[in-house]
Amino acid sequence: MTFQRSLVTTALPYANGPVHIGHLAGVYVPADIYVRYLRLKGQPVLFIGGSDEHGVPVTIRARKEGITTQQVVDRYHNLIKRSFEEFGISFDVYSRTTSDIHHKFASDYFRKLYDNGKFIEQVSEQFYDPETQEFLTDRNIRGECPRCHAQGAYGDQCEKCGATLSPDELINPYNAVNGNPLTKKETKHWYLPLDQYQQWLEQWILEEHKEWRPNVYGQCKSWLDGGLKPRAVTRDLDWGIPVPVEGAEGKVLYVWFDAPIGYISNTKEVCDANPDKFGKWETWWKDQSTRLIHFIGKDNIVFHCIVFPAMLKADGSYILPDNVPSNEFLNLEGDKISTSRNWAVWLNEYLDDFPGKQDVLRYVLTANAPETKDNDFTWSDFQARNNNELVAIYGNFVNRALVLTGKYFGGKVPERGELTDYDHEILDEFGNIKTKLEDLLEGFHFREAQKEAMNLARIGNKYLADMEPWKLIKTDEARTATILNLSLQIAANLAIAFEPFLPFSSKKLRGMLGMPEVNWEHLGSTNLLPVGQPLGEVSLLFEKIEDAAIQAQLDRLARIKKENEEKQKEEELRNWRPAPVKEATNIDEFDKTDIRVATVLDCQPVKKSDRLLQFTLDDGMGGRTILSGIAQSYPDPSVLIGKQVLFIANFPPRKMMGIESQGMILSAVDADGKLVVTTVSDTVKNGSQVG
Ligand code: B3M
Ligand code: ZN
Repeated sequence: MTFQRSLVTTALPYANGPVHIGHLAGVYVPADIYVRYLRLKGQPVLFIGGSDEHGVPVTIRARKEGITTQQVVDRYHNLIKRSFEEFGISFDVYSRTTSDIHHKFASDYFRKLYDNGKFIEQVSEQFYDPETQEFLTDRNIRGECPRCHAQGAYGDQCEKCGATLSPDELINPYNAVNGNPLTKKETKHWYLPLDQYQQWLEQWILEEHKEWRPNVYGQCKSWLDGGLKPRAVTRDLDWGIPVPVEGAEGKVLYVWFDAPIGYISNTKEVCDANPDKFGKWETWWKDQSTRLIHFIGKDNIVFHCIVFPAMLKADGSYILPDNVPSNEFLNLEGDKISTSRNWAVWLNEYLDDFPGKQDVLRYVLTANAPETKDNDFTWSDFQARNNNELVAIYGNFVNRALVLTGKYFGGKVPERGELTDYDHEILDEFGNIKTKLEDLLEGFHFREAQKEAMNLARIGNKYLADMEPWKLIKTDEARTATILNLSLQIAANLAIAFEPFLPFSSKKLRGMLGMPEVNWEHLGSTNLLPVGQPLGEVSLLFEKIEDAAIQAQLDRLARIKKENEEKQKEEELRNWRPAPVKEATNIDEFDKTDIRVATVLDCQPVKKSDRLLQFTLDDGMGGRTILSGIAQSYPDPSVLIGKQVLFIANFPPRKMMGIESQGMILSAVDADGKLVVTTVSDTVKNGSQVG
């Protein structure tokens, strides 16, 4: 099949916060590179983006900020849209899933599948808050983690140990919003029977799309190998698109059902508004000669490769994705990027701190793109790539070529004389740049592609360093002219090669070279700039980033880390619940343990142990020594001297750090893990029994 046009979509970010470098690196920069490349080649392409404004994340944010959900999505949709514009993400449309067009489109989509019997109805028991009379989604249920026993784990995940959970596994589940204990209640939902698409998906992905990236193919295979099950496409929630079926009041479409339909409704929106430019939306979605590409992050693979294709297939009139180039994750300074923990470089803040340096971030994120594995963004790498690559190689080369031409040849492209063998060698080195870049870009290898473009700058830089025109001008003006002519031709090639990656810098460079048009087909040519063409005003393409600017970023992150640790402690305290009561026992069992009262005569830290305290006790029976692992909770153990404490008198003696411990002091464990020694409310005789 030869494709005639490309429809490129990017995951719709949740409008519950600004976008950060992880979004840019994982999805939007690679997609933008690809689209800009196709446009440069003159191929028809439509580039679709938009905000995902439904789902629980936006409602949680609204509650946190004390504003309405509509206010949240308005605020962040606008912020996100502006960030993308500022970074040159060249969408043909950036719309939102709360638009009327989308609501109607998604609702009709559901209704058509419903009418054609594509769903199954199922009643199931879901967690319910009897007081607020609402069903709870996984994210709004919290409780104790069944794995690590941390308090406050979410119904879908424990943030402490990272376990993936289902709400049913939580111990003592409660409503995350008000702390209410939960019951279960029956509710009806509509399911897409993915099991019925299993065979078809196996054939389509595992047999017919072996060329997909290994991370994408591998995830699909493991889902398919695990066996697909019906998936609910509706939810009990008051924010979203109402389920268009009688008797479904209070239910909305599941956000993952409506969001991918957003790709289609946004296409319709832009086509309806610009029919002359883009034609009919159906051409982009229903014509087999359209190539559909989804750019997404790895947590969205199953939805784009399995669920959405099944939805498209269920309808029957749509094309399917040809490729789903998904990236892995970008971490920040060794830690997972997190919106809720503010562990991110936010695009709006980046531009406040580094105005005009969009391309620097684009460059670094592509150079370090998590194409095959998770990668780390560090500020020192950011600085090094800017200073050692953009400034020292690309910028330096271009600047020298332009400045020397200005100085020696009045700022006009000089004559080219006969070429030497060395000149030919240099030209040969970049002669195949076009094919190389095309192969890499068409295979979605953006990191390698950008490296090739930078290599071209390296070749130019080396050429100037080897030829030393600033010396040669004294003896051989004609040869100097040739060298600078060739250098300027290389610079013009750089403006084309970098256009998809660094659009702002390419534009600036074209201005300096007097090159209003770019044409991808000219890449590799040495006759891009005619002799005598006047150059524009010369300025630096990139600027050095100083240590102080980097340190400021590192200081900010250190501050956030500290705040997060404090917040986490507070949250653990707030979410603390007593441990469940142990299995039933009886008085006979209890009586076997001999608990007594004693006065602390002395209490000292045990040498070489940061855990143990040594108690010297008057137990009314001649005295005893007990070691207790509570040193961390009593930095000054002398406060315990003179207190009466409870201890177990009939544990067998045990040696620790060379000292024999004759029993166990009883302590309570507080929510923060602090141990507090138990005592009696009135003085009693030492040796008295407790029971
Ligand atoms: N909003 C999840 C995310 O931002 C979701 C993507 C929707 S794509 C149709 O990761
Ligand atoms: Zn856990």
